[in-house]
Amino acid sequence: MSDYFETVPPIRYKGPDTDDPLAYRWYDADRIVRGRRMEDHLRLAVCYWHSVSWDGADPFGSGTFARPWLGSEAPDALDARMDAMFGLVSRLGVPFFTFHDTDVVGTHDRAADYRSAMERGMARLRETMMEHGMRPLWGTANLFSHPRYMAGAATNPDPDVAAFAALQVRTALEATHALGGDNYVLWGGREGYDTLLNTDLPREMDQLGRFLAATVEHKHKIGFTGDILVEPKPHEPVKHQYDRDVATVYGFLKRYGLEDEVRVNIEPNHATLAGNSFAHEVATAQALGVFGSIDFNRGDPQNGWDTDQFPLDLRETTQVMALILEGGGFRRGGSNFDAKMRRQSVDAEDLFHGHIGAIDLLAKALLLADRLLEDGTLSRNRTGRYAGWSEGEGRAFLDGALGLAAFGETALERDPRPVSGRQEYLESQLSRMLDMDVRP
Ligand code: XUL
Ligand code: CO
Repeated sequence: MSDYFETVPPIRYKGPDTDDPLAYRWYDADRIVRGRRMEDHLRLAVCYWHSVSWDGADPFGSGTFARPWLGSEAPDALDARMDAMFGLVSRLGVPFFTFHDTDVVGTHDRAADYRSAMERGMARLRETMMEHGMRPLWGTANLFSHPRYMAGAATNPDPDVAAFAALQVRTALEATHALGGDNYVLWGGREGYDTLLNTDLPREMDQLGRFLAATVEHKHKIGFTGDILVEPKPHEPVKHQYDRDVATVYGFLKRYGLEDEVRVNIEPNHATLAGNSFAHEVATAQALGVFGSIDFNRGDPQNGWDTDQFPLDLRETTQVMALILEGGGFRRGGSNFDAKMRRQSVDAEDLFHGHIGAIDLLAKALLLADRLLEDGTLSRNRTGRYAGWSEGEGRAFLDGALGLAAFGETALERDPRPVSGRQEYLESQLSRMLDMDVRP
């Protein structure tokens, strides 16, 4: 097949002053930030599903993208889809991609067909990705599109459906391992309920806990040293999903003894659907020791669904980058774009504009986050705010040397004085830092 993206040149770094829309202004893979190449900090990944598997259909209308490889799941069409995927990723010059099993092999009604399609598809994926010098940031199994999963995968009332899911997860996990992937993701889009009237909630939680534990056991059995990541989302497609947000997932992991085995893949649009900010989800995951990876995107402030748009917000992204840098950076995780074009963005080049804008946003946010940490205003303020707890009775209480009664007695010795939280001052300090010159 001819090269779908032949009109698009490889995207290169041309610096902040370029007006070339098909060039990076901030993403310079080799630029050193805090002793590490930008490429190694950001660990950028392009996703298969929104980029080349999706045809632009929405609940009110059919696909708008006339991609020549779509409309069929015959082996030739899937091969052409794969070639288009790597035509895109290699031109963007990022080191990673992410995929569902079904992106590569399509959906199958019969388990035996699925298994043989995976053998063929994963062998071709391996060849193609190596040709382009790429590997997966993560792989996953699609346990939500096929009608068999309408009542859940692991949480399905029918164990035969859960067994099909087990076959998919086992196969996709082994494939991710064989392809040199760094993580394996579980997103439970149908693990939840539409009505409690037909749902045995404790039973479903136990099924999900066992399924996750079995996935972790299998990871160790095959010697996969990457991370297993759960991706929180509160709802959509089902009314209530068990992996609601980071804190809920952590409670679930604790209950099933998996908190040292599983981390989270955080997606901003999922965070906002749950009524949390993106930064809240990242900070919470870090505080609980389960931060793994990010599916970068954004929602729309006016509507309540998962619009999966490319990220835009420099302020929010810089704040999150600062959290990531403070936490020591990505370990095995990275920055995957779980983002898609608007339905009217039908040109091949639109896929590039979306990704280039987002990659430059992350690059600039990284540079600014580095300055923010170097400046130190915010961290000094934070440390100073809690200084009282490092000494005296505060310390003794934290250490357990003082109990509730003895600690409470100290209140009789001095009355607390109100101290400003200085929010507006700190917000304007952040604005000042966003104005800093981070040109090379
Ligand atoms: C759905 C979502 C998925 C997962 C992978 O909202 O984010 O694309 O990232 O299944
Ligand atoms: Co996602």
